[in-house]
Amino acid sequence: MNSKILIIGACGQIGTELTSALRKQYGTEAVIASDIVTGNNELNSGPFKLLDATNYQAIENLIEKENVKEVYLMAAMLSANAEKMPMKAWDLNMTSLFNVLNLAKEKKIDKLFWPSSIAVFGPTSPRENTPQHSIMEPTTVYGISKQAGERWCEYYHKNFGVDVRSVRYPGLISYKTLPGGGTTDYAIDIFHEALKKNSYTCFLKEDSTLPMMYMEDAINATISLMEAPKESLSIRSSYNLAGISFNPAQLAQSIKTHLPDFKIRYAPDFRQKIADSWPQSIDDHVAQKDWGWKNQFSIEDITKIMLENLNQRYSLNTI
Ligand code: AKB
Repeated sequence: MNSKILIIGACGQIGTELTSALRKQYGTEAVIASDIVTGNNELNSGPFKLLDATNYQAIENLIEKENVKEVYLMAAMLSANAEKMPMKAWDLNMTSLFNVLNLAKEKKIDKLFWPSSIAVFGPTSPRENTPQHSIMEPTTVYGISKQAGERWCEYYHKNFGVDVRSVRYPGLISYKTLPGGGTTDYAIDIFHEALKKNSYTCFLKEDSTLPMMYMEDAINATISLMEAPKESLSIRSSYNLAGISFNPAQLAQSIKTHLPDFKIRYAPDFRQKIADSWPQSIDDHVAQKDWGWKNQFSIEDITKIMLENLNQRYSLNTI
């Protein structure tokens, strides 16, 4: 049997689009999507399994039965939700990572992708052009779990030869799936509300600049990193990815070029504190040098794509 790829947490924002991209690249039958909840239509167009990311035995049984050699672990609790359920977030984020790291250590899988985040940085990190190597004192549960996760990835690589690869995603913007409880979710919510009500109440302040990225760029980064030759990778914790940086006022301005009457008001909530602890922009020259990473989509591109596609989905009633 040819070896297969497994995506754990495939129903989430990244997992759904990653599954489609990997199936396009390697063939539908070669990519198994899995999640603790039932898959949507897109995921069910190929192999789909119910799987709990915290259940080592269940993952081991599946990878042995299906001859899985590559795993993308996308199950995680994001920043805003994790502040509400700290122990649950810690347990999910760490147990799922140890499960796949240990399967790789036992040589049951050959290669592993695990997502980190800009949340690994904190208020004492430089906020502009945050370097690859920097002070990291995250102040959120999610950030602490990602930072600890990065240390463990590097440890398993150095001590057990595990081929684990990772990027620090910025806020990700997409129209196919809704975001799942993060601080950067406003940058998706705003498009939905713009089309539904022509106005939006933002939970971050107007000048809260954060690094963001269009989903297609994030998927390209993920797959290029996984396809890069081992020898070219100098980072086994997680690579910085810059994307583009903007704040809610700038995004609202970009939306106004398409919807001139669009109105935004600001009502910051507990997520403001999280955003204030994160970098405003990221230096990703190490990723550029090691595996040729380059961001493609600008704020203008993203605005146009989001409005056009969401408009179509609302008119076809597919949301
Ligand atoms: C979040 O807001 O929690 C995520 C992230 C930046 O990792 N989108």
